[in-house]
Amino acid sequence: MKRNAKPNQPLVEHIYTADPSAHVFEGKLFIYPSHDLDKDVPSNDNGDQYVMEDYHVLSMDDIDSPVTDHGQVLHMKDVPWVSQQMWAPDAAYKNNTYYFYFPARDKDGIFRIGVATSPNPAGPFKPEPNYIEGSFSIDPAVFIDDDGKAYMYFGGLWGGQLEKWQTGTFDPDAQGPSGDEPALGPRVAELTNDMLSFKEPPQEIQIVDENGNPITAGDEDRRYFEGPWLHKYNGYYYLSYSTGTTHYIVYAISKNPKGPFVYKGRILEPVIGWTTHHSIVEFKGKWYLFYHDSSLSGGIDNKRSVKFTELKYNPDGTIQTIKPYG
Ligand code: FUB
Repeated sequence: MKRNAKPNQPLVEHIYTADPSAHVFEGKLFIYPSHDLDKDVPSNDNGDQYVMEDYHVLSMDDIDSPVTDHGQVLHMKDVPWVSQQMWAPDAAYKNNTYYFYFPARDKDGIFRIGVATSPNPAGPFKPEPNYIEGSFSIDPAVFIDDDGKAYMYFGGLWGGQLEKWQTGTFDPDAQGPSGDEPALGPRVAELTNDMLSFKEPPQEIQIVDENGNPITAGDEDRRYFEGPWLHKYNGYYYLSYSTGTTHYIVYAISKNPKGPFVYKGRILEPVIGWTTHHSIVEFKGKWYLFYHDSSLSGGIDNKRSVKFTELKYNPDGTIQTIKPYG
């Protein structure tokens, strides 16, 4: 028998899951995670240990209901352009269709972002034959604004290859900026109405401090690393992300979906395991942070488990920092 979901416990234990993108569809919570394989692969800075090949979808009728695993909804072998590493996905609903966005390496080893569709939020998803033209790097997060415009946020350093796109084309030897230079920002592109293409070339998002100065590459407690998420609260756009090397989930806010975003603070202190990745969703009048850690596997970087906890705002709109282990 399936057990009920509980805060700060793995949502499921029969498979390893990571990088949760949570959404409310059809009145239920749907979680679109990566599927970590139960394989022992040595860790390196390129993320070669994250050898994922397929995706499952999870859902919950309520925040304390049993969790349903809808099984495999997309496999690498069904996507003609993919060679390996199906990393952090996201999903969106528009045009009576569910869109599933996923990064993976193409046949040249370059990360691109693909899209697959389904009439059902639980999939299975049918992939488009090629990746989204003009896409690169990893960790797509799709946000649909109140006016119906859809934006994709994406990008990740190191194994996510964002450093290699600074000139607009892929340079395998490119390095990131030095410590006192502005950090690389995530990218944003508005999507076309059919949700299958970029309407415009992706642009870099600026993240600045309270004085309007760009966060620098050496400011590893605050600079963007990977895993963007965008949500709206009280008329402000909240861009949250992982700081990678310092293992925080932090956020910055703006009045404009494309920024610039002003850094505000920490959402989640470091979890067990190297990566930290999250999403934020409102469900039945409360806000939740979905995140992952490697506690179930005893700390193995590439064997992670998705969890959730309640997220609380202060009256001034700032977010209360969460300590994952109390
Ligand atoms: O799961 C593979 C990669 O690890 C994701 O794309 C990153 O965000 C990090 O969680």
